[in-house]
This record gives sequence, C-alpha cells and structure tokens, in this order.
Amino acid sequence: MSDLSRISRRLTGRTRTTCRSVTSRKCSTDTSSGLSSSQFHQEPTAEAARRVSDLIDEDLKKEALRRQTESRKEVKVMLLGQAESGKSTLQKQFQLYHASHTLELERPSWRIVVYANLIKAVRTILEELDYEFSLSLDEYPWVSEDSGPTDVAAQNEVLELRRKLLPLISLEGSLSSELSEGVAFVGQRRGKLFPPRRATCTRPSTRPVTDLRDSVNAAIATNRAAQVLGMTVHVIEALWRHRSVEHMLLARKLRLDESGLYFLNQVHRLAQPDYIPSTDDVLHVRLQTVGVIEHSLKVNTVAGSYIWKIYDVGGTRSQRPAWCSYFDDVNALIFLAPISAFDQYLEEDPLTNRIHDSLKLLTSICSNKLLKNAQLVLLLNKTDVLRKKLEAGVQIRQYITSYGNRPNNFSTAAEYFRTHFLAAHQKKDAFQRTLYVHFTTMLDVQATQIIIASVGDLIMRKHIAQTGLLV
Ligand SMILES: Nc1nc2c(ncn2[C@@H]2O[C@H](COP(=O)(O)OP(=O)(O)OP(=O)(O)O)[C@@H](O)[C@H]2O)c(=O)[nH]1
Ligand SMILES: [Mg+2]
Repeated sequence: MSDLSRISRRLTGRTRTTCRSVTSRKCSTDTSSGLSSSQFHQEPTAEAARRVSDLIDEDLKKEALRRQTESRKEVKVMLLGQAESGKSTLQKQFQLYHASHTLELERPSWRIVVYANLIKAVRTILEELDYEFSLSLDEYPWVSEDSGPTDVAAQNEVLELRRKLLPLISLEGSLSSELSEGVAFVGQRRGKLFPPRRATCTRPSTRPVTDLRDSVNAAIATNRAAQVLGMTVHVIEALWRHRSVEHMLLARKLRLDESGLYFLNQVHRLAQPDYIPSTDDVLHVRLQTVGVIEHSLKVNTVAGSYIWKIYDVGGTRSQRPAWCSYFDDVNALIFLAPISAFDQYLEEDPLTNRIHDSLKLLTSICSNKLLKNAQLVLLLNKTDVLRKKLEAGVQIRQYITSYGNRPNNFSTAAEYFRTHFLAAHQKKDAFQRTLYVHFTTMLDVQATQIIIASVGDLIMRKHIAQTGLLV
C-alpha cells in the first residue's frame, strides 16, 4: 500500500468520526433556527469537508517533512567495480569501522565459506597437477626418468595424496550448494539481498547468513568439512609443500586466488576443532556477490546520526545492467579498480584485459547522467599484489604495450595507472566533478580504516552542504 493511500485511509476513518460529532451538535440548534432540512444538512457537510481537507493538507505536510528529514538522515553509497575488485571486502571494512560488534557476531557463520575456499584451492592444485603431468609426458617424455618435479616418483606421490584427499574434495559440492553455488553471503540482519528493481538477476538470489546459521543442513555440511579437514590436514600440508606444486607456482606461474593462497598457508589453524574465523579470515574469504545487496550502517558524526545505505553489487559483466536501477538518488560512488590485474583477463571474456575493462567501466560511470550528483571516489586496490608481482619480475609491458620502457617498479607502475584512470575520468566526466583517488590494500585493516574515515568525512561534508544540518 502506498503512503498516500495509507494517509487517505487514515483520514477517511477520522472524517467519519468528525462528521458524526459535528452533526449531533448542529441537531440541537435545528428546531429554533427554522432552517429547512436541506439547508440543515448542507452547512455541516461543507464545514466537515473543509476540516477533512485541512486534515489532509496537514497530514501531507507532515509526511513530506518526515520524508525530507529521513532523506537528510540517509546517505546512499554504491560500491562499483569489476568482479574480484574488492567491493565486498570494502563493505566488510565499513562494517568493521562503524559496527565492529556485528562483524564479530558473524564470524562463526563464515566458517563454511572458509572451508569452501580451502577445498576449492586444493582441488585447483590437483587439477593443475594433472595438466602439468600430462604436459610433461607430451613435451618431455624423457623427464620421467629424472628426479624432477614431474617425474614418475613425483606423479605417484601426488596420486597417493590425491587418493587420501578424495573425501575432502567430495565435500565441495555440498558446501557450495549450501552457499547457493557460492553466491552472495550477507550480513547478519543488516544485509539483505533483493532483486534489482528493473533488471533481472543472472542467478537466483541466495540465502542470507542468518539462514545459513540456522540451517541444519549448513551446520551438518560445516561440521562434516571440519571433521574431514582434521583428518586430512597433514595430507594438504604435504601436497602444498610438494616439489611438483612448488615447480608449478614458480616455473608455470600457477595462480591461485588470494583467498586460496592465504588459507592454504594457514591450514593447520583452520583444522583446529574449535576453529572460528578471525577478522582477517573474514576479510580474506572469497564469495561472489550476485545481484545488489543493501547494508545499513548507523554512522555517528558530530552533526548527528546518519544511516548509511551501502549497496554492494555483483561485478561480472552480466550483472552490470542491474546497477543503474540504483543510480538515481546515490550520494557517493566508490569505484574499485584492482591495479594488480594488469596480467589478468576477465573470466567472462578471456580476451579483455582487466585493467582495460576497469578503465572502460569507470568511463561509462563518469558519463552517466543519473550519477551527476554523486561524489566519485576511486580506490586503486590490491597494491600489495601489484608489489609482489613486480618483485617476482612480471613485466607490465608484456601485457600493456603502452607501458613501454618505463621502469618495472611499484612507484612507476602505481603512478602510471593513476594517471590513466584520472585521464579516463577527465575525458568523460561532463559534470566536472573532482575524482578522489586512494591507493588501497583492502586486507590491511589499519590503512583501510584511515581511508574509510577520510572518505566518510568527505561524503558527509558534501551531504550536509546539500541538505543542511540535522535539527
Ligand atoms: N591481496 C589482496 N586481496 C584482496 C584485496 N582486496 C580484496 N582482496 C581479496 O580478493 C577477493 C575478492 O574480493 P571481493 O571483495 O569478494 O570482490 P568483489 O569485488 O566483491 O567481487 P564480486 O562480488 O564478484 O563482484 C577476496 O578473496 C578478497 O579477500 C587486496 O587489496 N589485496
Ligand atoms: Mg562481492
């Protein structure tokens, strides 16, 4: 029911009561006045109608005022960027900054996602080893006699490890189905997932964390994973230290995602019977967002209490059409670009370099008229990964030819990317807004909290300048 129809309903009820009391009072004066019965009925009706009309006006005014106050108290912030750019991680950092107790309460619920990330990493390694061994047979059949990383002995050892790990790998399916195929995982009570207003989701919506926490099946799947992990932890460690894996990581540049690497290095802690994910673990987990998720946070400032509505979106190409349904009344937009991804391509389009995709995406956002009143903040994220790649000798010019002969070091690369993103904004921003830029490592709590405070301050100042102080 619309607010307006609610008002009219309320007024209809009140009108009837008012009319009744007016009529009874007039009735007592009727006999002395000598008015005809039609005159007698007309005047009170006109009076009643005027009162009703006044009441409607009054209620409408109150409603308008209430809405105005509410919108002044509400700040809408959208987190945008390609998949895996760090949007959900930033959302968690906001939560940590403004409502750390809620993240604290959520920690046990993330256990199932941690196990799913770990098992996925183990499975990926085994699949890559299969491929590696098949290559070694095709490319270097003579290698099988050597004592190298892909010799017969190594292959047999891995075969044995794989056999022991089968019970663990077989749990991936049940964990994934509890997570609705690894889609959105939302904050306890505050986060809610809902379909886009006009566009449609590419996948069905997922169950919220509260469901997961209360779900008997999720609890069974989590406990089973914990039990099997406890029994196989030494096998995982042996696999992770195996010379064939080391060879793949170094020589073949096998790339595991950030969460996989992190959890493999921590597997012993994860396998403890009383394991509860730490805040760092929660920041490291990888769970793809599907659709648009709204998170509400209460933000206290010297100017009063505000409700921040943070919209975290799914970043794959197929999900981007859904974003614009939320653009019209957004106060600020935080765009995340992972600058470490210069040597990576989109999963959904293996021919598109991820930096190129980020630049194009930023360009289209800057030129979107619906966003002309939104403040723009650009976070050049995953600087830690960029640094590691450059230290390992990965050459930017091999992937981005325009990088030319510039030194392949962090400061030159960071400045190069910053210049290009700023240029993309300047070229396309018809509204001449300032673009605020920060370099970030979203897993670094201390550094990110400083940036969140500064970005928050910026957004609040503009919001207050536009709407005035709360009274
Ligand atoms: N090393 C490193 N990892 C990061 C950083 N930021 C995010 N990550 C990790 O990158 C992975 C992807 O991050 P998400 O926040 O899930 O990415 P997203 O943008 O929400 O992705 P979608 O939901 O698919 O659109 C997670 O495992 C994060 O822990 C960073 O600055 N450095
Ligand atoms: Mg996400």
